[in-house]
Amino acid sequence: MAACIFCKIVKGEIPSFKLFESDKVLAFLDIQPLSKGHALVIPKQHGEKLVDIGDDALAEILPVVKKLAAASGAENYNVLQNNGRLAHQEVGHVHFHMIPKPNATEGLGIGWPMG
Ligand code: IU
Repeated sequence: MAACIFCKIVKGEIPSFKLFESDKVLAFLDIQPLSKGHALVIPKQHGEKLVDIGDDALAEILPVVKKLAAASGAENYNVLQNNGRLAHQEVGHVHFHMIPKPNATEGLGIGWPMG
């Protein structure tokens, strides 16, 4: 989708700090990290919500999230995926957050529901 910011990141039209890339999946650092190492994992193909993503891409995403969590070295981390504005989705291209929680003070202290 032409106007989608994450599609532009996929195409390299907007720079990002890439952490992983395959044919179907891209991982990069969040531009406004809630903590050091806050990463986003996205399907390269555009889809707004989880239900819009093919199972093949979806099946590749969680293992990448897992590797990033391990690589972060954090024993505590959040994996988050928001769908729709009421659920705090700000970017309309499916993305999984991996947010390390290295200590009690870093980051915004995500609780549930997010505030
Ligand atoms: P959300 O789940 O849609 O609320 O999260 C969107 C995330 O995308 C948020 O953490 C932003 O900091 C992040 N982001 C980004 O990494 N690069 C961008 O160009 C834009 C948003 I726009």
